[in-house]
Amino acid sequence: MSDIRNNWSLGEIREIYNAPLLELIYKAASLHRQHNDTAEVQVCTLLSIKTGGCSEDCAYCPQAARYNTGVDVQALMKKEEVLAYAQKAKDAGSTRFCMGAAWREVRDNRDFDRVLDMVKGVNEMGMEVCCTLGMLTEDQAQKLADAGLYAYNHNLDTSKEHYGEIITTRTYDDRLKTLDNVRKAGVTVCCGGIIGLGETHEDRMGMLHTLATLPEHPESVPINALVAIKGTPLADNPKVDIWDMVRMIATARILMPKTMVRLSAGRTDMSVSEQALCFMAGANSIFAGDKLLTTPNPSFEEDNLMFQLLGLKPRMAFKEEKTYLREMVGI
Ligand code: SAM
Ligand code: DTB
Ligand code: SF4
Repeated sequence: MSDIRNNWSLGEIREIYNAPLLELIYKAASLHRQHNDTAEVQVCTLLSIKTGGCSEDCAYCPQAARYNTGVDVQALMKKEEVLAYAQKAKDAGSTRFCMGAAWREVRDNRDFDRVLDMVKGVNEMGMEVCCTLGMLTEDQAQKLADAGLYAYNHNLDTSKEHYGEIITTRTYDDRLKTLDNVRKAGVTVCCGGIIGLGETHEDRMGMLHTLATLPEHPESVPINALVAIKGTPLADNPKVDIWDMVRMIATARILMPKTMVRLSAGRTDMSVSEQALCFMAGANSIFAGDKLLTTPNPSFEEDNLMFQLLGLKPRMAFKEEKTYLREMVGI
């Protein structure tokens, strides 16, 4: 049977997720070796190009206007500033640049035209360009694709069952519709979630089930640990246990062997040994740079030291296409 399957049952997922931890890590690490170069980690840099003042009620989010989190609202950044930041990230070794906006959805206005221009600019710099701008129509996804967008990030965040406890201003089906629009436009999909929202293990498995049974697996799956923010409804949630993070990453790796599994928010609270366990369990991508969107992240220097210590190297940009051209067309 092929390792790439879209027909996982919840029963099968429960069996994997609940396996003894070291067995689970071993299985995930073995599959990771079969499908990927385990020495490689993709280094992505995030930039919040429009910050705060968001109309949505996502219970975890520092950028929701309705919570008092101390995040300053900032209008859409200028293209020149964004490109300068992208160049800095590229010089520091990043191969993917992801621009985030605190929008419920994209609107067809001048701001969107400016984002399309930014996408063109970053693409011309030779980086994989990603955006996370909220909900998209098919037409907007196509416009982004035409501008050179490589990936679109749109997270499911949690299970369908738990979703209503976390967000009420849009539905799970809205999220799935945007993912479908992104696929139709030929842009790669980056879609994952957060642990530590007060969900059960069953919710975590449910979210992985939805991701792993999409018609095509997302090319990248970010696993975030909640960064608990003062002023949000989840401010007092307990810190995510590292073993829960490892279990989630290992299960994602087994269900979606070729996907980039990203160890995302929460790394400032993890030691190098804890992060090493996550890489062992199949994580092969991180966000680098001292800020995520609004919260702190380890510095480029700290991550460089970690890469040296663990013998990891940054993955080159557009590796999928380059491998395809080499193998199929002989370029
Ligand atoms: N507004 C757009 C949206 O919601 O799709 C894009 C930006 S939004 C900040 C991107 C993702 O960041 C969210 O879907 C969520 O998974 C993650 N995120 C936001 N706040 C977080 C937090 N406090 N801890 C962990 N992840 C968080
Ligand atoms: C994702 O899954 N995690 C990133 C990225 N996609 C956009 C965002 C994490 C945000 C953490 C909270 C903040 O810095 O505002
Ligand atoms: Fe807005 Fe996105 Fe934050 Fe939700 S996660 S409040 S949509 S910025």
